[in-house]
Amino acid sequence: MKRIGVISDVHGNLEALKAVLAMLDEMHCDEIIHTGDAVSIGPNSRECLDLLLSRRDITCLLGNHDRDFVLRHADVRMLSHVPAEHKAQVFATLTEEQRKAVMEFPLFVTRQCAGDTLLFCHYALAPRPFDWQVFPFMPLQNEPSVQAFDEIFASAEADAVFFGHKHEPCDFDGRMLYVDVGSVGCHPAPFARAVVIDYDAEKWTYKRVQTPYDMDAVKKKMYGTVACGKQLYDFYFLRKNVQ
Ligand SMILES: [Mn+2]
Repeated sequence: MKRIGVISDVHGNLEALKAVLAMLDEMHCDEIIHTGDAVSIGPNSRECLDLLLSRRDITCLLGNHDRDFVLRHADVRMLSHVPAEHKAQVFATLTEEQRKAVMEFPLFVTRQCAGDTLLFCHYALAPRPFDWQVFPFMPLQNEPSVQAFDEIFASAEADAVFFGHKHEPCDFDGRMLYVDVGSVGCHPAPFARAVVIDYDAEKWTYKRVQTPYDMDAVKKKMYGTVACGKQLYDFYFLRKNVQ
């Protein structure tokens, strides 16, 4: 039996990332896939990237915030509640070496499990060749449904797709199986979340797992030192509309 750990949208939350990796390590994953958005929102983008990049068993995919970092798009607010002031602060803490590493993050990877193709990506990809200057993801579906996912994933060839971006887990079985992994630690519950896929030659299954982490420590840092940190914490962790 082989095991894949899937995490998404770490968003600079080091406490949640450490907690989720400790849990997945205890579960003896053969590999871990992060489906994008390592940076911005949380207080520790630099440390999170360092930790993700230090592990040979982790594959990092490109998210929209990672793309913004590569392009130094602090001023672009496309599909995001993150102010330019915050992005500028985060990008200033990240190194050129990290930027070069993020530039190499693929948009998607696939794995063959028990004869099925499992696709991993940050979100549904627009059906056109990748160009750094063009936003590569389909519009975010605020009300996920089988119909919505069948539409935005229409050009994907897979039996199941694991993705993030919205930060809220959901599962739908349509033209393929759609599994929104949910964010590791950019949501209102004090739990770091992951999905674990088990497979052998005959079958594969997946389950959701979570572990507690110190969300209060993150709040203190965000209120204290992060540009627009209170606004971001209240929006993403308390679900307050503060725009
Ligand atoms: Mn995203």
